[in-house]
Amino acid sequence: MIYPNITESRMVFDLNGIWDFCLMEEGEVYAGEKREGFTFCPMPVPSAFNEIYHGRDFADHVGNMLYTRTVLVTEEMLNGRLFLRFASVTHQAQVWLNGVCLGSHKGGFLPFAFEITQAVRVGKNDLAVVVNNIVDHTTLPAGRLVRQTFPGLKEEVHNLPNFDFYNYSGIMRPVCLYTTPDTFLEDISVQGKMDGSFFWKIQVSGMGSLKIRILSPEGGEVYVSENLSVGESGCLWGEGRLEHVRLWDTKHPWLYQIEAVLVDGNGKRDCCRESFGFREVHIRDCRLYLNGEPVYLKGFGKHEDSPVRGRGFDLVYAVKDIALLKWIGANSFRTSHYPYSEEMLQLCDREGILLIDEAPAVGLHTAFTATGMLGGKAENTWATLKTAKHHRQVLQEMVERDKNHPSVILWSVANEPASEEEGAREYFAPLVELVKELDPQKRPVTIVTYEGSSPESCKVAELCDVLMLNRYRGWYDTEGNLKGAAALLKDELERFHLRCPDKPIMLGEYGADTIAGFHDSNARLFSEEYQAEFLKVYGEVFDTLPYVTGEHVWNFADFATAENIRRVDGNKKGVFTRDRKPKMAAHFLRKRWNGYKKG
Ligand code: BDP
Repeated sequence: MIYPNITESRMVFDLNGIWDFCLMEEGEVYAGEKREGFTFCPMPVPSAFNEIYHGRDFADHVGNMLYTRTVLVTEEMLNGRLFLRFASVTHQAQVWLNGVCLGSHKGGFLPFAFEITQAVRVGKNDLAVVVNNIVDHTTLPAGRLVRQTFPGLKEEVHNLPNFDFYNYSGIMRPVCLYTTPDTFLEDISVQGKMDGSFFWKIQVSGMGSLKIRILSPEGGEVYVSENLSVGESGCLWGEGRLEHVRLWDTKHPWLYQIEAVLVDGNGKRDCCRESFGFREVHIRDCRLYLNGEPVYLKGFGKHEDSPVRGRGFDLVYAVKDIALLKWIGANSFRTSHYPYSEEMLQLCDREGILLIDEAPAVGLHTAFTATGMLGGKAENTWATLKTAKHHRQVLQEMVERDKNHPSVILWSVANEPASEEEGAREYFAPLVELVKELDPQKRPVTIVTYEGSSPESCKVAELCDVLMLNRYRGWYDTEGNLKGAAALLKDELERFHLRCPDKPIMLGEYGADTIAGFHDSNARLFSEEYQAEFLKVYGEVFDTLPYVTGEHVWNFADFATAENIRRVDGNKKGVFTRDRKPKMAAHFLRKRWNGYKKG
């Protein structure tokens, strides 16, 4: 998937701004009508709709909502083909143009586009999007829709997320129109290796002649290959090798560009560029290697989350967060629990941040208890959930979107599924295989598992290249007893190592809720002292175990969750507050991580 950039042959028109918005009643149908005289309110796009207006009914609305706007199209925009692209609509979108349904898309964190060359007209066009935010046993993330009745009241519908973050929704990331010539470049895949060799593959919507150039970080041409003919399959690949290549790494994230120019039978040109790096990721002897050097992952599980904006696209927080990662000495983070915006990945490429790119597959456990919302009733998860097909779709879309980013070093297929239950291996084996098959770079793959999935019960450990474990000893159990917690942690890590002696292990999550400004000289639960001590004790365990290849603290910053009695104004495990102020633990990590080298 090519990111919509303006090039010599393509125009991009921003459709962000204020759209008309209304919540829809349950059962209400939209069929492309104009809805004149209807009460709409202004809604910024992109954004999460939830916190823009006051009231619980508004914020916690379950079901459909309608977004509309007019789109003006000029004659020039229709010289070739025109596409309408949404970077993400959470969780489902049905798109209407001039009263005609263009199609729908399921999955709230990945882009989709419709060609509108025929459906659009010069002048004014009516665009409408019906957005649905329900999470249930067929969606990713997964949730549950419940109907409740109270004496004398009409039935209420609640959507219980099977995950610990607020279900922000709406048109969350940018919307645009982009043009292409009649025959156009559909996809560019590119991979650079440590020895300077590179491999590219281009998909074209028809036939033509292709010119490929590689541009150095300064923009100079370092490779060219031309008059390559693209036949009926529309697919062409090639390879080459550069001398004295500058590798992409965390200190010097050198970015090269591949430029593809297609000329079709009528002499029309299409031109696109994609950034990439020369770098390699390997796993050997329980360690993770970047360009042949062992790399220890220091960082966080994050969320796209900030006050008022919720999970809506926000470049200010994206850049700020990268700056804070650098300040604290982190080199990586996980895009928990869904693929982040394309712009965030571009920033990580540019700034040398390593990413674990995670599918939006969270809540795949019918007994999920972190929020206590599902009552912890163990059911047969893999017979109950109906997510397998959709899971394939999101993995496919994620790899297609993110495959060229040098920052992505590991794919996460899911977070905390019921990996201890019968059926887990059968569910995940084909998904892991799919990712390996789709990724031209064959990056390592993981499934992030939780405490209930022990070295003895986990059914997916052998499927993973890296064992990524979320552990809360000293918080959800053994609370307050850090010595006991450390002993349990070490013992469990050793048992996992015995089971998978060749696999690197990393902590995908560990942390403690901490109220900023709450202090206690005895380091009691919820105090800043406890959080700092907790992270220190975990760090001491990791330092003694050579196969522990990384530590991702949960969480980078405090974040919003659904309302429940285990959460006071959201999840407070942030090392930074929600508005990005450091807690004591941030200073501890800064000391630990800056200059840290695992022996
Ligand atoms: C784990 C989840 C994460 C939660 C965290 C917590 O992976 O999403 O926010 O625990 O409880 O279960 O804070």
